[in-house]
Amino acid sequence: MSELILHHYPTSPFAEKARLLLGFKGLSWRSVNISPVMPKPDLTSLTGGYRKTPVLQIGADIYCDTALIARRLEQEKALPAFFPEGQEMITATFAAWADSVVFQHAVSLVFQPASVAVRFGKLSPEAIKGFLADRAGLFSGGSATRLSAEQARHQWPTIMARLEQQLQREQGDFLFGEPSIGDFALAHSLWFLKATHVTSPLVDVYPAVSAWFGRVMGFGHGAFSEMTSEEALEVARNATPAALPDEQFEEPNGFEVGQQVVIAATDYGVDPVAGELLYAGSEELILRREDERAGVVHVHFPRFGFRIEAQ
Ligand SMILES: N[C@@H](CCC(=O)N[C@@H](CS)C(=O)NCC(=O)O)C(=O)O
Repeated sequence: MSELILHHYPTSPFAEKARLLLGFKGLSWRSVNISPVMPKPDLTSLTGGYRKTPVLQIGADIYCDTALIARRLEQEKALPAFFPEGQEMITATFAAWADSVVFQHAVSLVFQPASVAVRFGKLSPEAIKGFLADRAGLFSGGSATRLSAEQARHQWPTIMARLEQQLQREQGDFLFGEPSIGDFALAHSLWFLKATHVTSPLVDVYPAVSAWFGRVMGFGHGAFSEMTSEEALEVARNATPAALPDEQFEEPNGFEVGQQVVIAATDYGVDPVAGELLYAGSEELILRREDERAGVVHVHFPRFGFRIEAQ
């Protein structure tokens, strides 16, 4: 059986989400440390150009975006569930909102000058400049726009007051009663804010939220051991991609299996990945591509938030 390999770096909030997903399921995994900025030649040999963090690799199957990574981990181990029965729609939809709207607020709050000075205090001015230039590139060409710090500060109390109120109720251990993907999708943005004393009060002044945050973090990261990116490429080269799902799905825009296409995120990090469309289901798109270093790989994307274009 192929190992779960997470390509990530320690300070990434979405990587923290993925680590907690693995911890919640009690899974063992291998950890490949990647660069927080471009270029990422070993990662993009696997993905074909997708650069966001994290990426999950299982043999020669590469899963982009934590929304799809969660679904793949649910297949790996059904229980405890991220999408509890009867709450599939509400938990997935809430998670998508938290991953975009709440994360956007957190990014804006973390990148305020007073916070940047502390968070990046140990980096040289050149390194900070390089990082900010990389992030400007990340946001070019997509639909996402940066929320101003002023608007983020203005709206943050609304998000937190609603959350505090909901978590104060009885049976308020988790957002939807039992733990779900909603908890993890919200927690990683708060984790991002809690990283320095400048932004942590934005979370810490809410007692019910703080107690809930502690419960979510308490799931931990599961058991993992390090692997190099060269070893991960070798795993891909020596593996055969998994059999395709058998869902029958009518592709609404007429794309056909076997067609050469590009797939790209629509919000930010919109680098296109070219390949042969193998599968287009209601939740997932799969591309086949051949790479000099990774061999034949199947790259998986969520349908939602990604686009297909004929080549
Ligand atoms: N929708 C993506 C968002 C991932 C994301 O925005 N990751 C950030 C790090 S937290 C990123 O890719 N930053 C640029 C980079 O790491 O190169 C997901 O759920 O995985």
